[in-house]
Amino acid sequence: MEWTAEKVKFVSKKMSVALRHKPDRYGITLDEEGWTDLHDFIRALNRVHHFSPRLSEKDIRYVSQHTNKRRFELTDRKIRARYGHSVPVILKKERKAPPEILYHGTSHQALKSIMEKGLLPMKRQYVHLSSDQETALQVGRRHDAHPALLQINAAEAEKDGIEFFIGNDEVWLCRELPPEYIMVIS
Ligand code: HQG
Repeated sequence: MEWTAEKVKFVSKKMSVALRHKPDRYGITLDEEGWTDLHDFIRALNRVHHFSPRLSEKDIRYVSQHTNKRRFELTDRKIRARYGHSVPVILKKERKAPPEILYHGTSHQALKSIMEKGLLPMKRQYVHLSSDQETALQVGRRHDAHPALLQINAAEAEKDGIEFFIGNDEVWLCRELPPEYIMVIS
């Protein structure tokens, strides 16, 4: 397969849908930690999307290594998404003390509700926070062309008993985050 950034993104998106949100649509089953058989998974992707030429194991490993974030985890025979699930899987997340400050990008429309109820996981299992402003703004642009940027007082929240987990290098996760730890910076 000749890879371009667009092609990597396209395949990565389909992989995310299958491994985080709609395994049923692909006819695959995830175990309780989100793993599925790699070869069944590749067959399912090819069956649903009619990739031509067919995606091979090498292609899937290539995409997993070349997406802009470390979204997928592979072993010899299995694959799973590292974070972002809407289907119930129990990921044994590594709990870790977060950096002093984290960020979250969102739509201006959501601000009122967020400042009332705090950040909630909505359709996912966790609230996703970013370690830097640029990543947060990128996440926010998925919801709003000119996103709002929130600063999260993560160290303070952790001190008060909120648990933080690592999603990947830039993504931090928590179950929910009350408004007192959130400040709107733009
Ligand atoms: C908002 C992508 C109203 C929240 C990204 C967000 C990320 C509220 C939206 C990862 C709310 C949910 C996750 C409340 C939260 N009232 N709105 N109380 N609490 N919200 O897509 O964080 O590229 O489920 O602000 O990069 O945008 O796919 O979450 O706008 O890391 O690997 O509800 O998904 O990763 O939207 O993105 P999402 P998100 P990948």
